[in-house]
Amino acid sequence: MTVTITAFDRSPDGGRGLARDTRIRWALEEVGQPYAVRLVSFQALKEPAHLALHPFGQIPTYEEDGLALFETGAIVLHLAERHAGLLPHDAHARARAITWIFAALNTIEPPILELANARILESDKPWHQVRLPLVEDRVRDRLDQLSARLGDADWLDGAFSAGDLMMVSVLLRVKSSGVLNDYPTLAAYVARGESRPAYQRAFAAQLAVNTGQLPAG
Ligand code: GTB
Repeated sequence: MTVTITAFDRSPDGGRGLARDTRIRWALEEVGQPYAVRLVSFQALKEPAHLALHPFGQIPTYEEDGLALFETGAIVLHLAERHAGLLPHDAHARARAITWIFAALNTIEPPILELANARILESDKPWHQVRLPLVEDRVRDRLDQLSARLGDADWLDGAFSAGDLMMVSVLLRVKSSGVLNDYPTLAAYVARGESRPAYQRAFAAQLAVNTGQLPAG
């Protein structure tokens, strides 16, 4: 099977794992599926060839023989369902792991994105200093709940799963804000994810593209 994903030719973070192709690379590395990367510019994202793959003109996309997908949740789930290693065999445990994928994307990621946008896009607004703590509180509410559920466990529900891959990927976005420092068990959870060899390979591959050290994939 030939797999091709798309990624930024020049990621705004310099390839330090924050763009969403990282989670797809990570999933592909976890399941041992080789892949190629087609690099796209911001301009090319909005051109017809890319829009045919991704209606919203974004990365990442995923192509394998005869199938094209977009949305990282759909792509990770597709990979997890077709390869061993990212979902448990037990039907209930599998359903719970999939639930954590959705929880990461639908419950945890939105306030984290809102915080990132508030910091990056709204810092010059007169109401920025008033709004920021409100947005940060919404992130903290979710992190309080998530850390209560994780407790002292290594992963959210038994063995590492696609649910953890997605949750760690989402939490990485808030790491640089310092908010995670108040949640030692979540910080350790993220560090456990980052220390997985598959994540390390994914991170290195994305960084290499952006530092010009290696071909795309
Ligand atoms: N819901 C979609 C998914 O999960 O696949 C969201 C995809 C998405 O937001 N893609 C972004 C994109 O293509 C890149 S990841 N944006 C271009 C556009 O919309 O025109 C978001 C991102 C980009 C860069 C950083 N960074 O450098 O820190 C962080 C996150």
